Amino acid sequence: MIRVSKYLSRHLRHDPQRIGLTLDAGGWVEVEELLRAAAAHGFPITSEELREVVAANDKRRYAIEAGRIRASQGHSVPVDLGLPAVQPPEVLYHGTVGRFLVAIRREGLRPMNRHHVHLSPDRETATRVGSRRGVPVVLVVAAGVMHADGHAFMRSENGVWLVDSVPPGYLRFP
Ligand code: HQG
Repeated sequence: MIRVSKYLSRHLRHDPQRIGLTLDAGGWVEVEELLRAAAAHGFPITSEELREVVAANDKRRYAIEAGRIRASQGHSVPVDLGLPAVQPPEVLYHGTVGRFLVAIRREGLRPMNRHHVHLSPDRETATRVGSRRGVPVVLVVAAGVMHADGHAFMRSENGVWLVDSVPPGYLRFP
């Protein structure tokens, strides 16, 4: 399941051309086309396996709709997820690691290789995100104030908060 999920992430977020896929403007591709491309490139997945991975995924990373599939967030290829801007909660969290803090204090949070800065709705989730890279450090983001100042926030289908950037003045460091 994890292997299949990582395969989907690679080809639905970052490198569809690798298996000859083209995502539409919203990041969608026909399920049939994905399965054909995966099989043709030595990674056969049955449609049952695909549906199971999509349904059981811990973060609900993928969405299937009307015979098409896409990643709900996390892309590095250009896609427009078509998410509406919504009012965020007063605070959101960002999980990172100590070695990035000097740069983050100076320039705030930047999207790096993705389209948006990813923020978590709670400290536990942010801690998990930070742990992917080492000892986690959780920053508190004054999302309510940012929003009032005109920054647009979006929430992906799986509950990740997305914003273009977070200037340092809105961050609280531990
Ligand atoms: C850091 C996973 C230096 C930032 C997770 C992070 C998340 C800076 C790294 C999702 C910086 C980027 C995204 C600056 C930010 N200077 N470093 N100015 N601004 N950074 O992976 O938030 O499993 O692109 O702190 O659960 O770690 O893929 O972002 O450490 O939801 O579904 O640069 O990926 O979801 O790393 O993770 P990433 P992220 P999935």
